[in-house]
Amino acid sequence: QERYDYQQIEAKWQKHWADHDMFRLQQEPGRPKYYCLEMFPYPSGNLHMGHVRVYSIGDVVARFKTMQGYNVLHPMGWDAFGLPAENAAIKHKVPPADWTWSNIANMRRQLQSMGISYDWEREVATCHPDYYKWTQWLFLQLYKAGLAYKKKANVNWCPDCATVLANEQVVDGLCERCDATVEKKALEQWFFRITDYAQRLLDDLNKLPGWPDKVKTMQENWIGRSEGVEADFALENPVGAVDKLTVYTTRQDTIFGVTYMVLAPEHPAVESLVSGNPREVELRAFIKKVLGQSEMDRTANDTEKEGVFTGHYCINPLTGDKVAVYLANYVLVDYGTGAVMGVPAHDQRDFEFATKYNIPMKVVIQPEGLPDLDVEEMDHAYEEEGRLVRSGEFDGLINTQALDVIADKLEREGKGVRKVNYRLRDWLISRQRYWGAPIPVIYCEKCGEVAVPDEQLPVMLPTDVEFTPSGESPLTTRPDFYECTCPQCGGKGRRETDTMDTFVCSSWYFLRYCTPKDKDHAFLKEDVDYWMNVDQYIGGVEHAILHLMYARFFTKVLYDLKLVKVEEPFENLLTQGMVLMGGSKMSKSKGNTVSPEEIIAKYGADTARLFILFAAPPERDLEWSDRGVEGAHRFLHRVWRLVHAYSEPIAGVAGTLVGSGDGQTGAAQPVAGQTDVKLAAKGYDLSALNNDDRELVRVAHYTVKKLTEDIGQRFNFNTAVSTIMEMVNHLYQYKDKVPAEQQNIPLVKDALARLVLVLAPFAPHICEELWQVIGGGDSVYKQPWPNYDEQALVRDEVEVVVQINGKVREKLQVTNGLDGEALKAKALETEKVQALIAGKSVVKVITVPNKLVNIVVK
Ligand code: ANZ
Ligand code: ZN
Repeated sequence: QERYDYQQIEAKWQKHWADHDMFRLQQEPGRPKYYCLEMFPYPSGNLHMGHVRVYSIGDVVARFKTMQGYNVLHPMGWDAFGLPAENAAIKHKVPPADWTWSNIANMRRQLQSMGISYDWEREVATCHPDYYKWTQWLFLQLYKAGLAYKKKANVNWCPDCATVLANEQVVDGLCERCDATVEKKALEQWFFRITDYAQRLLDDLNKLPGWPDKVKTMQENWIGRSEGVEADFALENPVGAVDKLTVYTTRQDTIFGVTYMVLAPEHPAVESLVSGNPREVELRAFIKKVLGQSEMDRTANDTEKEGVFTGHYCINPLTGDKVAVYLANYVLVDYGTGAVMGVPAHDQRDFEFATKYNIPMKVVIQPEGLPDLDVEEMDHAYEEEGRLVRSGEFDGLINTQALDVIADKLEREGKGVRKVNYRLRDWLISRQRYWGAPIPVIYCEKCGEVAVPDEQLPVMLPTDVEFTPSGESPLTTRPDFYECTCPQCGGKGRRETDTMDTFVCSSWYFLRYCTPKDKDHAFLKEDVDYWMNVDQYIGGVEHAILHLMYARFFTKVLYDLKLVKVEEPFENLLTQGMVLMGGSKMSKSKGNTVSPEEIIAKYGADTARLFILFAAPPERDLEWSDRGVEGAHRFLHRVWRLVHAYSEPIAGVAGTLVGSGDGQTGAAQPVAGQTDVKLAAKGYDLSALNNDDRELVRVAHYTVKKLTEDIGQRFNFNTAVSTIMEMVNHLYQYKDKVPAEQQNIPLVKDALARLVLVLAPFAPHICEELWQVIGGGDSVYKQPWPNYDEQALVRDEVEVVVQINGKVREKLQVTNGLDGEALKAKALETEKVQALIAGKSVVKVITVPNKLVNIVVK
């Protein structure tokens, strides 16, 4: 018998698939389409187990859908711009492009060694000029639609290196390279106006029933819609043009409880309030200190709330009370109005602040049925519901109802307006970095900001670069890059030297895959209209917020520009869990990784894939286990031996009996859900089969049904694999129990064919090989997914457990559906039960048809 030489087999079929363009996209008329997409990787150098997991999951889906007769788009590419390439350039003195392309070559080879069914003809890399040309073109579409604009924003600045740092390069406030204290510096930067789409991005989450709830919740929180009021507090003594401060509050019900007011130190009114102020020195020192804190630090719950009194007062619009104005670190300038009314009795943050600075508190919400709150005795804010007190005409209202009533009053009196706010900020897309798509804008002294004309795209990134030791972007030091002619007046122009955030590149790659090679368009409408949406998107939950939000935003913009006809890009989303080792995530930094390449060399790709799909449901974390890998490997050996044990007898049986029933192995048709009655039609009258054969047929059809549902409906790959394992066990039982001359070889052949077909999406190479052993002819992926016969699933006999006082004592084979009374009689008359209950009295008999009989005796 032939040995399972997985290395030889895997190499052989990978070559065969490549030579025969097996996974070249088919767009055959009359078939439904299926777009299966896994998030493309960053070409860091080597595949890790997380990649193996996500791409194995995608491949099962793609191969399954192919066999079900869909036109399947299953592409792969590279999210290839980004900072690590620059770091490698500085560290190893290799140009970022060289580093990136050689990583891509290596990772492509590794993916190919996994046998994933990609159409490599459609490969894209975001760092290729043929790709980023269109990223630039899309930038210009947004620019022309008024959705890209420039404004000043803070960046991390290292004064010693004289360079901008990415957030990842700031370690504990210090420059990763030289340990200097990182400062903030305001630079002109490019933004996309994603906030214009905040409401639609929120509303349309409802159109995504195929997304995990947790991801939708994360997006919802990120958008952070809130409804409140902007209320005006007049300044007691106006300074210059500043005569009032406007707060944003979602809790206007507490407005009678306001005892102070806080401004963000960056608030535009602050300069007027501070300059010439007797406390100017103290105030300026405070402002400087806060500006040095990061937004994260300022808003973290455990950060000390710090502030300083400005000496100014303003007037509460509803009470007329005088309210002291403070500056404080916990108020952010770019949320709401950058000014907050402080209600210490009902907001914990304000409570802490007021306690620290001895600011009075005033209770305005009284919990129902409890003793009155007393500010002297409170040790935290009362943030629950209650009735309003000390709130004038509103006393007695439930506070949640007062929200509307008080908003009405403020609006009526012209002291406030209702306002919806979003936490979502505009998307800062410019990076002061080299390895990214150059922003296609030219600055001209005469014409100002000028878009690069389409025919001048792409704005090429020079590749013969050298990084200065300070890490400054080569673009800023390359006159041959930035010196140019103004496209409008022909005068002297200067190119933008910022490049785009890599999230821009990945916000539209799923569209490029539809038309990957077109030189004249980002994508062709007819192709995108055919393939979009992505039917199944698979990737890590770490992208739940940014990437998915940006891709949704881009799709909506392109929809509005009438470039695509879908408003949402991803119909269904699967977020796979992490691969763990000893309970924590496998990662280089923890040194607990297992190399996919080594596993594949040692056990083969089929084993690696099978293990990873079997070890846990896809959304769950998966614990790596060497024993599990060995188990998967042994199982494939077992399948191998089983099929080979029958290779001679089945060779004499015509056809495979599967699907069409007459051995025809032609193209698949969309047949999901139909049942296969050909078996009976061929003359295998189910009722004429003996019990062993009947059970063999049942298991074979049951396995197909279970697999069809597990893969197609709920991605239960782990239970799918265990069902296949049970089928293999059953086939072994049949082989060992039924005397060879009595075995029904046509049925065995049919069962083996079904086995190989349903295992094929998981372990593709071995199944191709075994398909040939069975005599299937053409590639296993040219076969239709097998059907099943509902009638074959019905069991003639079922096993019923007999318990005595709750202990299992006997198992009975009984006719399927036998009723309780008959079941009871049958159980009581067996010899074993008779012996066990002899001399005792039967108190009660409980029966569950098809399952159990419990006899209670005394
Ligand atoms: C008074 C008040 C009383 C508030 C109370 C809360 C509880 P969301 O729901 O997230 O929109 N706030 C407003 N602008 C802020 C800023 N720039 N920086 C920090 N905090 C700010 O939160 C709105 C609430 O957050 C507002 O309602 C305001 O505090 C605060 F018992 O106003 B509230
Ligand atoms: Zn000009």
